[in-house]
Amino acid sequence: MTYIHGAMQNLFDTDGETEALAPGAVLQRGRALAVAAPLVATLERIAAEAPFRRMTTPGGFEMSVAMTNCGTVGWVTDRAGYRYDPCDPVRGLPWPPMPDVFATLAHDAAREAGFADFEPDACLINCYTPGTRLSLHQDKDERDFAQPVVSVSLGLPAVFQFGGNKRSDRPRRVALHHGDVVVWGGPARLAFHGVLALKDGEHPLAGRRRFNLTLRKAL
Ligand code: MD6
Ligand code: FE
Repeated sequence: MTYIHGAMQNLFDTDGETEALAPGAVLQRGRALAVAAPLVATLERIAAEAPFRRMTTPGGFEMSVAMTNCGTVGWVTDRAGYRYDPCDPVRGLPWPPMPDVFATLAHDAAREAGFADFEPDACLINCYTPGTRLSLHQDKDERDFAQPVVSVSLGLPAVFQFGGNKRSDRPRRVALHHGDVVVWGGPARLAFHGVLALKDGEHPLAGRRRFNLTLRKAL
């Protein structure tokens, strides 16, 4: 996996539809809008099979965000730690398969951001209701940090915190709206990030919820 610096990045910087959040992190405004309705319908179908649940951190706290997964493996946390697991611990069954509409969007968005051949094997699906937040963290349970993460926002808007590679780096705040995609990798791959408490609202496709898909190559 190569991260294309220079001309490619500059091309997208000046595109108008995209914004460089940091070297290696690109916000593609509205990139998922054309497939937003099938994305929401598909994630609702996945959640009907593998329900959203609030997992427990290794420190014993219940997470504010409700999560489920699809793909070969899913991200889970419990008292034993954070990990990718081929089995949904709630059902004792494999996660639902990765739908083509997820994998194709992630692949194409990653390519446009300079990451060729991105083939996600895991999609974490986050569900926020008013007041739900996600504290600053790094995504570092994957095997290959040369692979990017593709993040898709659906439903109610949220304020995303995007920091540096140290927890103490002051994060900048970025509003993420329905249909926005963020691709990050390269020098931004291990940046700290989080989501502020969701404001109440009503969205035509998602009701009083925000969904976020994060597609990764975990294995
Ligand atoms: C969210 N996103 O937007 C949470 N992680 O609800 C993440 O934690 C995240 O957006 C890694 C890469 C992109 C992300
Ligand atoms: Fe994350």
